[in-house]
Amino acid sequence: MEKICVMGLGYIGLPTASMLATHGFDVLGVDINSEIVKIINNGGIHIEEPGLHTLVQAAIKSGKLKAATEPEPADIFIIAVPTPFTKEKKADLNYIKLAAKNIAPLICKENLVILESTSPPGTCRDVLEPIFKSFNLKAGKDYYLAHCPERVLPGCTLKELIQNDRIIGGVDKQSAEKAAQFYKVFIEGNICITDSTTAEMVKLMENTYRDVNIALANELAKICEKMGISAWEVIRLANLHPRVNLHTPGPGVGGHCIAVDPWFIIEKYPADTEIITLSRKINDSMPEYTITHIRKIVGEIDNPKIAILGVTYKGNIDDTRESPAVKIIAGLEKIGIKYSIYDPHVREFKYELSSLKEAFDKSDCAVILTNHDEFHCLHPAEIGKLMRNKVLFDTRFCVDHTLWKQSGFKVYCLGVG
Ligand code: SAJ
Repeated sequence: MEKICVMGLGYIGLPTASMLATHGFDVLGVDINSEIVKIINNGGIHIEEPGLHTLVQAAIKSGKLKAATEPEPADIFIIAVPTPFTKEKKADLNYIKLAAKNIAPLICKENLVILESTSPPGTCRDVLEPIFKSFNLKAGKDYYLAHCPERVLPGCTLKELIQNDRIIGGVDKQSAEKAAQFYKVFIEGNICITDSTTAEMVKLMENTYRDVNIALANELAKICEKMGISAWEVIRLANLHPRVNLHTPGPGVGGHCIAVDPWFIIEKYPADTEIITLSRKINDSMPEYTITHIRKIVGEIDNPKIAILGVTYKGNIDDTRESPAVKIIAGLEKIGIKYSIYDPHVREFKYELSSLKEAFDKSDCAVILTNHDEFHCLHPAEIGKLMRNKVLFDTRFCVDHTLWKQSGFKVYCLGVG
């Protein structure tokens, strides 16, 4: 079995490294953060993902997975580091460049380098190849280079890592074929070969499609509120059509992928990306739109207190990156509305977190920002007893409104007029 070096032990790198180790590969997981390395070597995890802890424990116990802060020679190098975006909304490729420079001196003939990190179209060809070239390495001759974008849905990572189809984009034919051979060992989905720039664009377009679709749903929500109907009902019924798949509205699009990736296309061709740019604008306007609603709902109440339920960017995960909740809380602070926050999945957050009881205590409005399963089982009759005013604002259409109304709650929902 080949030796694999996985650069970056985050949301993609750690599940990938552990999965490869449990498939019999010798894996070295590399992360610049020594704390993370220590946690993983002790069989622990630093991120929440269903099934991941068990997988990491098995991988470490088998001796097939080890973590370190520095890479070592290997047959295959997988780059799975973050690609954040700058204040100017441009891709920050520094982590990718650093990973490439760290592995370049270790690369030997026949080695394969795979970029899994999401990157602007052209990154393999215009950024990675020149870095390796500066170390006298020529792709297709001295080593192989391919982009194989990760496509897993946080919350379903372990299943999707194996079952999803994979797109393999080589900088040349041999590189693509060499990467395809590797993925065939553990991928149950189809393997589709293309060039590296097409693969980069495929990945970005998948997330951009979703962003544009969500923007459409958010626009629909605004219209339906004005018309006194429910966008959720419109979407449910429209989606019965065999060729319609409208997404759902919400308080904003968060996470490190959908809220970020469209910018990687916009930065390349700003004049030709009108729909993509407008969709980003619409989705980015949703936190402010949510604040305006909250303001109206508690407008009559003297010195109101809001109970915020959920701060992660979506349900049943612990990730708060680019979460609309962060913008909403900052906005509430700015206009001087008091709040307390409850999120059963988050341990550390920019703002103070409270227990469920503390969050509801003497509050005037419960605002659901994240669709965590835990919120579906809340008992409105019990919760109502803790609150000063029984008001619910559900931005995700995720709890039983009839039940809440029966318990004396006034219920508002985003997208419902
Ligand atoms: N959201 C809505 N309405 C919807 C769907 C999502 O408002 O109908 C919001 C969510 O609440 C969240 C944000 O959009 O704030 C993004 O959530 P998501 O579940 O759509 O996507 P991510 O960012 O968790 O994962 C996406 C996935 N991409 C696609 O489904 C095309 C995943 O497969 C990718 O691997 C991942 O991005 C990534 O890493 O790029």
